[in-house]
Amino acid sequence: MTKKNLTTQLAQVTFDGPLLNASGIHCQTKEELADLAATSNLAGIVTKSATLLPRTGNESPRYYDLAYGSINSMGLPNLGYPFYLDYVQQETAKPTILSVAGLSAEDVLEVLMDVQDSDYQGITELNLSCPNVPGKPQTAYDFVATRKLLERVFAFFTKPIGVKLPPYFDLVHFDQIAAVLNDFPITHVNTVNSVGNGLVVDVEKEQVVTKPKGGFGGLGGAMILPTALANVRALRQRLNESIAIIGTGGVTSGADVFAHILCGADMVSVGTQVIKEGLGVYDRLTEELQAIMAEKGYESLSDFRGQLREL
Ligand code: RRO
Repeated sequence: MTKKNLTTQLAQVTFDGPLLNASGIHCQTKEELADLAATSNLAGIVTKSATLLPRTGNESPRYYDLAYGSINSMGLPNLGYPFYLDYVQQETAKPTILSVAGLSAEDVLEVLMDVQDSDYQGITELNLSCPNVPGKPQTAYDFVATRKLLERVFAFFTKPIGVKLPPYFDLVHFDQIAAVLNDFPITHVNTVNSVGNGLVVDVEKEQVVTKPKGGFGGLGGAMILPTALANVRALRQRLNESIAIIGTGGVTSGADVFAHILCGADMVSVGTQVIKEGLGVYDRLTEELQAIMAEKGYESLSDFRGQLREL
């Protein structure tokens, strides 16, 4: 099979292919990041969402594997933003996306001011959707707070920056978040974060499967694919053309990558399936995607990106 051209552009950065790791997946420590740098068919590296101060995260067990996906309540464990900012300024094997999060608007602004003042010229991603910090709501479900925060960010931030969004479930909410985002020069949206505050029940033990927050946690993996595709599609239909989309959620096969791109994704990231299968998943997904493209006669991703047909 001849290799297809899978080159992808995002925020004027060229990636060798469409695949990324989802933030939080094998990207917290120096060793994990080195593994990603050495992973074939992983086109870029997304770092674990970084906060002002290092965090150990929530109590274990905080991740649970399911036949149909996963539930997590990690609670933002990370080494603190200076570690990741330092890392992305050194990494040269592939392009990076520096993910940042905050426990308050002030925290976020402090971190982003340092990113602005650093030598890092790559892409930053502001996580507005962590579902797992007790007492902290997911910012992007509050459209007024999201607008206010972005106004404060763009008062000083001039580097490429996108946002990580939670899943939305109502068409009016797609309209509302798109109306906010279209007012700012963001490079991309990454959609979706895990489906927040699901609850998995072990019937035999009559108990929950993760410890933090009484068992409530973010859902990922195959079970969220239709939600993820809906969010990619609905946002592509509403966002300015200049705003790219990273599709995240539910990818277990090359067909799922194809579906994300068909819905309008520029790039696609993989989370739960990396944990199930290991970093070799990116080779398998790429082979499967190429086989589908060959069968359909597509030469590049732009041949079918966003071309989903309605009945
Ligand atoms: O660390 C987490 O608990 C976590 C984060 Br920050 C996030 O954005 N999404 C998620 O599923 N878990």
